[in-house]
Amino acid sequence: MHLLLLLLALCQTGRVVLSLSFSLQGKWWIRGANDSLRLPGMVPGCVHSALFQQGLIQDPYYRFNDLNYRWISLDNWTYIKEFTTPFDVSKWQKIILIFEGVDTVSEILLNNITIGKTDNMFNRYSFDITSVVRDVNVLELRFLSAVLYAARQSKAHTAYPVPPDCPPLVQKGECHVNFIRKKQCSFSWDWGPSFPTQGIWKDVRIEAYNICHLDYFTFSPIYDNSTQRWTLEIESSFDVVSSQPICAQVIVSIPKLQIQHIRSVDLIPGQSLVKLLININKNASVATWWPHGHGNQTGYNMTVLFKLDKGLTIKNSAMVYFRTVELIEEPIQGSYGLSFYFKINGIPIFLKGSNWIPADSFQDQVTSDLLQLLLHSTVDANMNALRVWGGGIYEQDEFYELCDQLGIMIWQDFMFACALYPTDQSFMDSVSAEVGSQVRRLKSHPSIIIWSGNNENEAALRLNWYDVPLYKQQLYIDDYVMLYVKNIREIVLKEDKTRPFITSSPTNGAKSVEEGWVSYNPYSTHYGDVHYYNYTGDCWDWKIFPKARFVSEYGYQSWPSFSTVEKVSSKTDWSFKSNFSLHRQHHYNGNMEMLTQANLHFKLPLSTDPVRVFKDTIYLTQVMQAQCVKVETEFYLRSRNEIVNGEGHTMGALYWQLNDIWQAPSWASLEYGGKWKMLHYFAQRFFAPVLPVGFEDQNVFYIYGVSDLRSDSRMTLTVRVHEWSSLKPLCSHVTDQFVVKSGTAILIYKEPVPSLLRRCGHCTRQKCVLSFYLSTNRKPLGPTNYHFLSSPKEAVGLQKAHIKVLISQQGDMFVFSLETSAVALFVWLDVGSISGRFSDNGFLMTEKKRTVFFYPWKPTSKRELEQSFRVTSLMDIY
Ligand code: BMA
Repeated sequence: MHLLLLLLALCQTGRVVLSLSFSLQGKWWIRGANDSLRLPGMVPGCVHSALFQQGLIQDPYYRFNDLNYRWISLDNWTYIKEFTTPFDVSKWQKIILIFEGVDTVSEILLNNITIGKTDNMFNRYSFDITSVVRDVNVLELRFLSAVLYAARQSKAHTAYPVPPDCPPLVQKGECHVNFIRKKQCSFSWDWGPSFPTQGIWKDVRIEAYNICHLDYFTFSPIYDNSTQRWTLEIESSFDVVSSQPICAQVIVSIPKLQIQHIRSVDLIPGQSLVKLLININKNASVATWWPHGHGNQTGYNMTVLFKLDKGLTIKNSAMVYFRTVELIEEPIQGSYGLSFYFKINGIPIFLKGSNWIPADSFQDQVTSDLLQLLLHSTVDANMNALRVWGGGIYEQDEFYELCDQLGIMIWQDFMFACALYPTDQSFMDSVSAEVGSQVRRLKSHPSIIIWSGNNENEAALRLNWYDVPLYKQQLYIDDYVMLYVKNIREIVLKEDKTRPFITSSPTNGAKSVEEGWVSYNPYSTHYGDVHYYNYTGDCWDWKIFPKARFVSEYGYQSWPSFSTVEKVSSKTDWSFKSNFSLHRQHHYNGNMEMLTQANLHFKLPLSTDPVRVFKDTIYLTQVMQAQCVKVETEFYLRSRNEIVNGEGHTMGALYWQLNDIWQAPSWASLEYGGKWKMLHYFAQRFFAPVLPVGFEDQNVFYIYGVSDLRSDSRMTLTVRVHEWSSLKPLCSHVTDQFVVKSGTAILIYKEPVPSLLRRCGHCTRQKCVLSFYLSTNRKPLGPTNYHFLSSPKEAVGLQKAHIKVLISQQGDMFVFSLETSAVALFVWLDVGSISGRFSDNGFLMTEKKRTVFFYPWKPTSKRELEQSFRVTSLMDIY
C-alpha cells in the first residue's frame, strides 16, 4: 500500500513533531450493491471513471452511452480502503479524517463504526477518529445513489412542491436535482448529459496532532480610501487540544514589500480564531493586480509563521495580490435607472468574456493541462472575465490560481441554478457550511470580483417559469429571500467585506433589493445585468438586442467540428437528422433553430454526398454562431458611452458559453477538449483591445472606434469597398487623424450607403462588401473588420475560391502560407484532431496571400499537419 507521509510542522531540533498528515489518495476498492461488481478505483475519482479504466464499460460519451449507463448512477456503491496507520496512534492527542469533497450522499465507517455522513459535494468534511483509528484499518464510504436520494428528499417534502420536478424530456435527465447539494448539471442540462456521479472527488487524508492544529488559513487585502493604505486581514483557525492556553509568536513576512510583522497571540483551548491586521507601510509601493489587458498581475510571496513553545512552528505560504473592486450603481444622466459596472483599482473596466461550465462530467478528467489550455485560450481571445456559472461547481484551487496569474476576473455564482430550492433546516445548515467554507477557501483570490447568489432564480420566480399558482407565489418568494438573502448573503457579508454580492443573475441589483429581492422585471435594461436569447429573430439585425447596462449571458448554438464528433459516433450517425444528432441535442428544436437562423443569410449545403453535407452543415452552424455573436457583442461594445432613447452605458458582455462538458451541439466557443470553434477566433478579434465596429441604421453606415488601450490614441481609419468578384479593392478611403480615448467607444465614421457605393464605381449591395481597419503611423492597429451590405446568399460575383496552402515549420510553430484565387468568405483552416490553434481563422480573405501561424499544444510535424489539413470557405459547400 502506498502511503504518503508528510510532516506538517517540525520542531527545529527535529525531535518533537506537532502534527503529521498522510494521504489516502490512490487506489481504493469499489463495490456495487449486493457485491454485483468489485473493482479497483482511483481517489480522487468516481465510479464511472473506475469502470471505464478497468475496461468494464466503454467511453461513457460514446454515442448513446449516457442512456446505456444510467444503471451506474442508480446503484448504491461502496468505496473501501484498507490501510495501516504509519505512526503510533497512542502518541497523538487527536486524529482527524478530512475529505475535501465527497460526491455526494454517503455514510462513512471506520473499522465498522459510523463516524459521519455526507450530503453536500461542496462541503469539506472533517471527522474526529481518535478513538476509532487503529494500526490496521478499514475505511468505507457507503454511497446512496444521488438520483434515489433526490427523489426521496423531494417525496419527504410534503408541505408543498419545490419545482421543477424533472428536466425537459429532450435533456434525457434525472429529476429533483434541486433537492441535493450536488453539481446541478449532473442530472442533465440543455448542453450536457446526465451523469450523476458517485465517488470521492477531492483529496482525502488523515491528520494527527498534539497541542494544536491549523484548521484553515485565509486572508483579504483591504484598502482604506481615506488613509490610502492597505491592510492585510489574516485569519487562522486552530483546534487547540492542549489543556493550557498556548503562547505563540506570529511572524508575517512579505519580503518584496520589506514587511516583517511580529505579534504575540494566545491560542485558547478549543476552537481558537486568530485575526491579524497587518498595516502595509504607506511608503511601501504596492503594485496592484490588474485584469488582463489593463496591467500586470503582480503578486507578492507571503509567509505566516507561528512559533510555539519548544521550537515548534507552523508555517503557511501564499501569494498576496492587492486590488480593489467596486460595483457602481449610480444614476446616469439621460437614462432612468442605475449604472451597473465594475471599477478595478478605481478604473471602470468593460468586462469582455464568457461563461464557464464544468470542463467534464467527470471531474477526475479535468487535468491541470486542460485547465491551462482552456484558461490560456480565454486570454488568448482577449477576454478579461469569466462567470463561473451556478449550475456547475466551485472550481478547484488551480482554476482560481490560474485566473489570478492570467488576469481573468471571475464572477462567482453560488451553485444554484434554474430552480426553486427547499429551505428546511437541514438543507439550510448544509448550505451555510458550504458557503462558509467556499468563501474562506476562495476569498483571497483577486480574480474573484463578485459573489452572486444563483443563476436565473429571481427571473424564474418573477416570470413564473414553473407555473406556481398565484396565491402561493409569496411562499416561494419568502423561501427565496430566506435562502439567498438571510442565509447566503449574511454569511458572505460576514466572511468577506472586500467584494460586492448580488443575489442572482440576472438581477436589477439595488432595484431588486428595493423591490423585495425579486424585481418586477429582472430583465430591465435600466438596472443590473441581463440574459438575452433570441433564436428566431434575425441576429444580423442589431436592433433586436437589448441596450442593457451589462449582458452576462447571450448566445447561439453550433455543432462541434467533425473531428470532435467523430470520436464519439459511428458512420451511421453522420447526418443532421440521425438519431445520434437528435440525441446529442439537448435544447428543444435546437438543430432546426440553427438551420433556420443560418438560412436567413446563407444557402444550406448542397452536396449530394450525405457525409459531406453533415460536415458542411457543421461548418455552417459555426459560421452562423460566430457571425451572430459577433453582431451582438459589437452592439454591446459600442453601447458603452452612449444613451439612446434612454438606454445604454453597457459595461459588460459575457457570452454563453465558453467551454463544453462533452461532444455535443451547444453555445460553446471551445469544444470539449479545447479545440477552438470559429466563434472563438471571432472573439479574439471582437474583444481586441482596439476595434472598429461597423453597422447600419436606416441606410447610413456608421463606424465606432472602441478602445481598451491604456492610453488615448491617435489613429486613422481606412474604409475599403471590395467587389466579391475581385481581389483588388474597388476603392479605399483614409480618414484624417482622430483620437480615441482610452476606455471609450465613439463614432468615427458616417456615410449614407448609397453615396458610399456611388463613390465606388456605382457598386451595389449585392456585389460589394466593406472592410475597415484602424492604423497608427501607417501600422494597422487591431483587427480588420467588415460589414456585409447584403446576405451572402444574395451575393453577386462570389466565386468558388481555390486556396493553396504551403506549410513550413518555424521553431515551435508552423507557418501556413495561403494563396487564394478569389475573394473567400469564412475561410476555415482545420487540422482535425491535431491539438493546437491558429493565429487567425474563419476570416474574410480579400487579398491574394495571407500567412497564418499554427501553435501546436502537443508535438506534431509538418507531415502530420499536411495529412490532416483541410480548408473550407463558404462557396465550397455549394
Ligand atoms: C442560460 C444558462 C443556462 C443555459 C443557457 C442556454 O439560461 O443559465 O441555464 O444553458 O441559458 O439555454
